[in-house]
Amino acid sequence: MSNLEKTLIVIKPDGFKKGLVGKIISRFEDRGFQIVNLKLFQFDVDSAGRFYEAHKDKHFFDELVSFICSGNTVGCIIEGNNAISTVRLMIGNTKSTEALPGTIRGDYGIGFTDNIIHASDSVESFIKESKIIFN
Ligand code: 3AN
Repeated sequence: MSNLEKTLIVIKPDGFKKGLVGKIISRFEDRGFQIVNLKLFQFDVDSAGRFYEAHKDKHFFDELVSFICSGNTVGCIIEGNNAISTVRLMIGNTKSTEALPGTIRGDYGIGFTDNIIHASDSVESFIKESKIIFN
């Protein structure tokens, strides 16, 4: 039985600077997901603060906001069967050095704050995050 879902990915400034946009989006298309919206943009401090609101009391919050605002990013809404959990598996562990080879972070990153890509972790996060990016 299929469970058609949408999720949001954001290719972070390090992924953009490394020229990984095409490779990353191809992985999702190769897997069978559809791209339903796509946007090149740069976060400002206000929208980044709202995007990462869940982390506002964490010690790394200021670093996280400053990093995500540091350059171009690409937001992309992806649709397909079990998109939320499958895309999370495809991006890999938050700490890139512990992300398995074959995942996006495991193949392209060694950072923690700078870990190439974000993906929504629930329907609620998808709705909130995609509103911030796509109004
Ligand atoms: P994920 O992006 O895997 O869902 P979250 O939501 O726990 O991870 O964290 C949001 C972002 O905050 C991560 N993508 C990462 O960039 C950053 N982050 C999380 N934990 C730390 C930490 N201990 N030190 C620095 N940055 C962190």
